[in-house]
Amino acid sequence: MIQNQIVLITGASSGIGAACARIFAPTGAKLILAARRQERLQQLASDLNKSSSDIYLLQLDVRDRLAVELAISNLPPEWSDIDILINNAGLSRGLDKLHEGDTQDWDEMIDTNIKGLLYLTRYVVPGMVKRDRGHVVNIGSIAGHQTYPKGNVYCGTKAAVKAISEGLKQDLLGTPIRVTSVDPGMVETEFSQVRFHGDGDRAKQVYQGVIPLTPDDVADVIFFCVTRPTHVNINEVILMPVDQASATLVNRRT
Ligand code: NDP
Ligand code: 8X3
Repeated sequence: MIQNQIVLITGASSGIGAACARIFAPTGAKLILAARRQERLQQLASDLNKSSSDIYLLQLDVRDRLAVELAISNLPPEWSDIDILINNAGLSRGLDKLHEGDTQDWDEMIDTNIKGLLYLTRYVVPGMVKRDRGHVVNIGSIAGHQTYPKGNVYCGTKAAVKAISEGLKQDLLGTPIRVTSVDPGMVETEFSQVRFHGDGDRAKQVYQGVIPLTPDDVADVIFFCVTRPTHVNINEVILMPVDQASATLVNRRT
C-alpha cells in the first residue's frame, strides 16, 4: 500500500526524521528527504542504499518561506505528487525562565516549529486536495500538552502545533486527507544537544538513569499511523518511555 507513495520528511538529517527514512525506505516508498545539512542527507541516502529514483534530497531551511514555496513548486514532475508529509523539523533552544530568555532562541523555535511547519503545509496540502489523497503527520510533543518550568516558548510552539493539527483536520473535513499529530515524550536524539547549544555533558544528563524512547520507536508509530485503512484517521498519539509519566515526572535509576 505504501509502495510508490511519495513521502516528504522534514528534518531527515537526524533523530526522528532519519529514523522515518529508515523505516519507509525498505517498503518501496519514494522519499523526499529535507534538512539544512546536505552532507548528512547524502550520507543517509547512501546508507539506505536506494537508487536515485527512490530518494530525492532537498537542502531546505523550513524557516525560509520563499525557499519552501520554490522547493515545492520546482519539484520534478515525478516527485511533485506528495502523498505523505511528515512535518518533523523542529528544535528547542535554551531552558530559561521566560523573563530571562534569549529572544534569538525564541525566534528560532517559533520560526522553525510553527512557521516552518505552516509553510510546508501551505504549499504541499493544496496538491493533496486537488488529487483527493494525502496524509499530514505533524510531530508535536508532550510539551504541547503540558508546560514545564523553563520550557515556556518551546512548549508554546508545540501547543501551537497541537492547535494547528486540530485546525487542519477540521479544515480538511469533507476531503479524504488525513491529519495526525504524533507527540512523544523523551526521545534520545540530538534534540538536547541543540537545546543546550552543543553542551554534550548537559545533554547527556537529560537521559541519565532513564531508558528513553529511540527515534526508531517514534518512526514505528508514525509508520503505523500512515498505514491504517484510508477511512481511519489517528488524530493524536502521545507516547513516552515507561520511565516517564508526564513532562516533569521521570523515573531515574541513578
Ligand atoms: P534532532 O535534533 O535529532 O533532529 C532535528 C531535525 O530537524 C534535524 O534533522 C534538523 O536538520 C531539522 N531542522 C532543524 N531546524 C531546521 C530548519 N530550520 N530547516 C530544516 N530542518 C531543520 O531532534 P529530534 O529528532 O528529536 O526532533 C525532531 C522533532 O521531534 C522536532 O520537531 C522535536 O521538537 C520533536 N520532538 C522531540 C523529542 C525529543 O525528546 N527528542 C520529543 C518530542 C518531540 P538540520 O539541522 O540539518 O537542518
Ligand atoms: C521534547 C520533549 O519534554 O524535552 O519535545 O520537551 S521535552
